[in-house]
Amino acid sequence: MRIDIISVVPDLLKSPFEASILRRAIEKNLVEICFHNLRDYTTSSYKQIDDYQYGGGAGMVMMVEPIDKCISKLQSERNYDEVIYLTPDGEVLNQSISNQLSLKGNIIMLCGHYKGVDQRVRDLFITKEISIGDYVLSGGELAAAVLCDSIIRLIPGVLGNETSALTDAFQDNLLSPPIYTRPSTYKNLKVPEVLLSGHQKKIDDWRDEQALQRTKDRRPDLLED
Ligand code: 6GU
Repeated sequence: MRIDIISVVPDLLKSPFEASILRRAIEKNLVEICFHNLRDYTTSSYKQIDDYQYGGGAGMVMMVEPIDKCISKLQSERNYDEVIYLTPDGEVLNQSISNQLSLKGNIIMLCGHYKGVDQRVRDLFITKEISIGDYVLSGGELAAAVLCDSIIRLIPGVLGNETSALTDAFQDNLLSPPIYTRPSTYKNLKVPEVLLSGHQKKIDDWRDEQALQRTKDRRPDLLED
């Protein structure tokens, strides 16, 4: 998989990919991440990428031309399965969207800033608009990093067997059950007996039950459909 991320502050995005699981995925050539600075695609000598809104109002709007130049150049080099715009008015990200995107080959992610992009960018290029939740970030970069993380960890080979994504919370619309490691007693708090029993069927049943109870208590909305 190849992900091209277009941004006015690509530096804001780089550190999540320099450590841990994401870095290993890149080193294993399971994914390639390419950063593009929109200012490199301006024609004006001021390197202008935003301008005032037609109709008035506070906040600058990202201009169509530099974004067109950047996306068109990328699309002339290879085919893209999706051109995603990260925006608070997009479809709210969930596990099902990440699962689908993890199966794609090449993806462009466009990070919005200021008030957002000229509507014609969305009309001309964007195939999917994604938000990471109902709150406002100062730009799409952190949202793009979140989206990349959720996708990349699903690519086969990125996680080891012991951390298989198949047992993640949300994969079956349930939260995870409580988990424990050594010691079996800590400050009078004991690990539930069943987990020490060695009886796998009982353990699995207990985990299913706990996952369901936790989901009922905390996120009943997940059980609705
Ligand atoms: Cl994708 N962008 C911005 N700016 N804010 C957000 C968001 C995206 N998702 C949630 N809040």
